[in-house]
Amino acid sequence: MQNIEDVKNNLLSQIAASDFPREILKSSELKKLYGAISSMPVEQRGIYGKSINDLKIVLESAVLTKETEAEDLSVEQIDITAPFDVNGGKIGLLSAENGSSHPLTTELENVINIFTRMGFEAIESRQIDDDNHMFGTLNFPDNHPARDGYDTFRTEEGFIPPAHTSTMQNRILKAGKAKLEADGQIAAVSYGRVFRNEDIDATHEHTFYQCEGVFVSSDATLGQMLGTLRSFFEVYYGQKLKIKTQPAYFPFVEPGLEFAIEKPVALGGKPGEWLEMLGCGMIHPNVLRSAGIDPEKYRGFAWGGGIDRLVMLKYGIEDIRHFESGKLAFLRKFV
Ligand code: FA5
Repeated sequence: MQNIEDVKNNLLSQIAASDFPREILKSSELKKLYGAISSMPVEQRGIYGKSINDLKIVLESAVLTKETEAEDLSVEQIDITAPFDVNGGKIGLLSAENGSSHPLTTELENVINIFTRMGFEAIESRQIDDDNHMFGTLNFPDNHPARDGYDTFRTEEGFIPPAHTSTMQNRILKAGKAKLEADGQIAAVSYGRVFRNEDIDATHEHTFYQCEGVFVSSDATLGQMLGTLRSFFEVYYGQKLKIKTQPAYFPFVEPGLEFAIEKPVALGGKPGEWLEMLGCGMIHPNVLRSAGIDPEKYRGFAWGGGIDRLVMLKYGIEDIRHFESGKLAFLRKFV
């Protein structure tokens, strides 16, 4: 029992001094104490086992306290109005570090570069919008259950932080109408942050990024769309890919599809393992009409996909929540 007390005091002081307190729970001293139970006379095991359990509880709570303190230090003590070099030390930045782009910013730039080289104009998506752009012009009937699928937040005034970049489609079509009539096509991507009031897990965030494409001409086809998407994914992942589609319902496209790629072996995939990457389809005539474009003369296709999941696959990131966590250990891997 004296031994348990000694181990406790020793480990508590190690926890207090450590930057990675949870590691201390793997200490060999602790393992020896657990191991000792089997060589003990049966009548002593009950009391000994209870002491070990009490010790575990004390250590676990010391680790939690220490971890919480560390989090508090990194969030509470910075003066956000102070220059970067004033805050750097306080949040654990090394003096040589000047900060770097967030991995989602870097990868969003990569994505936009690929599409602009293909001839698409890039337009940033809004972060606050209205019901008409989020739903109305996208052929969602009033009170239609498909609206519920987007788990939208609303402000008290009734504005919406958009749940998808499709909120930009009507503006892109209206602004492009003159160009369509003059040059024969609209080709644009919109990109930005979107918001959904949904349960968070390893693949679902409440705040994430999307990139959306819109193409209109007199003879646009699904085949052109699939070719465009295949080229994008092959350039982004730097290799040949297998693709497939399956039917999906989005009120603003007809037909609507889900587009999947076979997970590349180089990125840990097994043959036959498919990943859904985005939603897409031929733009619904009502969506063209709501922007004043005649669906008898013009046809279009559109797609929209998540940037976060694209980047997770590229780097083998197992949990989407790392992106918004602000954890330096994660961010440093992308410097
Ligand atoms: C849409 O948002 C449609 N606007 C896509 C679209 C555009 C279809 C144009 C047709 C034409 P969906 O809800 O399936 O569809 O989301 C598209 C992608 O966003 C998903 O494939 C996924 O990559 C990403 N996504 C959706 N919800 C989340 C989430 N909670 N966290 C992270 N990524 C998400």
